[in-house]
Amino acid sequence: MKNNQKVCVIGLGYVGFPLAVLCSAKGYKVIGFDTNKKKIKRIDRGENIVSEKFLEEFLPKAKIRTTANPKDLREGDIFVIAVPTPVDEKYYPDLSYIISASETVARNIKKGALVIVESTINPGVCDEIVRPIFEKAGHKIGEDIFISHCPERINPGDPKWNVINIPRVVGSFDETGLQKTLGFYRSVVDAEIMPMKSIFEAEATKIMENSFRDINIAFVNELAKSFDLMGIDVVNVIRGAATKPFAFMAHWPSCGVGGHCIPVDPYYLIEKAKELDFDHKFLRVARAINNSMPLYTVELLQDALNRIERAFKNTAIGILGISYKAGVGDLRESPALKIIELLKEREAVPHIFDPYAPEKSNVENIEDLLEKCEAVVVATDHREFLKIPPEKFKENNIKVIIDGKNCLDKEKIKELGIIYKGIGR
Ligand code: SAJ
Repeated sequence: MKNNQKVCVIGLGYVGFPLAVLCSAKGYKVIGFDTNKKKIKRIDRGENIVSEKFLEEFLPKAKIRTTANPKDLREGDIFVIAVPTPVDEKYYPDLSYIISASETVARNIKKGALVIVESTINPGVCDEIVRPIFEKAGHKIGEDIFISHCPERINPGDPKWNVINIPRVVGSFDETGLQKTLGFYRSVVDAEIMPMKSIFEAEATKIMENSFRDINIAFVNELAKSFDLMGIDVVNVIRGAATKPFAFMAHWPSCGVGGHCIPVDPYYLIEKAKELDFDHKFLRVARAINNSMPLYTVELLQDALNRIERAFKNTAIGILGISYKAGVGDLRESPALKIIELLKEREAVPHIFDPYAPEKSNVENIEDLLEKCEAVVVATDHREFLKIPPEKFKENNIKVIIDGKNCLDKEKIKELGIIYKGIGR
């Protein structure tokens, strides 16, 4: 498969960049295409633009010919489309990146080449959106060129699982396309590559994986709300349930579900099913529960401020963390952004610190934040926050802590006379 095969990766983000580096390390000639010229410059400087540790060993040897010029794609034998598939403010799927990437490739692809979509899409996107673009450009699918789907499974910041060792599923419109795609991934990935019976099944697999996660998080978030009323610590209950060695999978309540995958992917399935007059009630309810958690967090803060007779207005509220999950600086769909918006609506004064998103912080550091605030909301469980000794909150006269990620030592903080409220604990 490798010899002089050229792999063109369209989209050099948290999915495309690691794959491009890996393909180069495995002996492919790699062309990295991205419309962001700043990103291209950083890659040409040899930067690890996605800060994934496992790439460090491959980067020095990686040879990626970066370009923003579609004409450079003409030599490509294998095209991997790894562009964003977000939702708009009304939670409608936004396929504009997929469409533009497909059009770019369709205009510059040679006979016999293989196109693989890695972006997360709902069943039907390859057939109804991608395929017609190539056919309109005069390509016969299954003869001139081949189209497959291999959904990405990258977990940003994961120290163990990465593009090298995560199993994959592959679907295609035809057997030749399937075999070519299996051959490609089996030449770069050291894990199972499972052929699906159709491209639709491959599209459905990823959407199901992430919808599964979203509904399970919604389940524990709803439990958190009811257990709060019952005075039961839901985190301890989940820990208890997790002692069952089978048929239980722990998920954890929090101030909300962020990122570019979990809170987004279910909408792709919801909207697709709607076209077929099917209403994914369960997925919609789960999305609504998870979307309600930032407000729930602010309401917990309101109750706590009432107990110390403080109003929101002009009260300095510390926000520890603004990114969507620990150890990353990615703000996409981050619940912290919603919490900050809600606090501003209530005329509170948010003091924000996130070591992974300094550009979004408006205070210098944790000490600065604690000095200026009376109440604190933990919105991201960065390890730097877990290390704050409870006494430090006391020394800085912090009266209220809302632990949006249930990551602090509840008992210790309460012993110090600070009002502590977690999500469900
Ligand atoms: N979250 C909870 N409770 C949980 C787990 C997560 O509230 O029990 C929140 C997180 O704080 C975050 C959001 O949900 O705001 C998403 O968390 P995530 O751990 O799912 O992180 P992502 O968005 O990076 O998800 C990726 C996904 N990978 C792909 O889509 C290929 C997802 O499929 C993985 O399951 C997930 O990583 C993972 O397992 O870490």
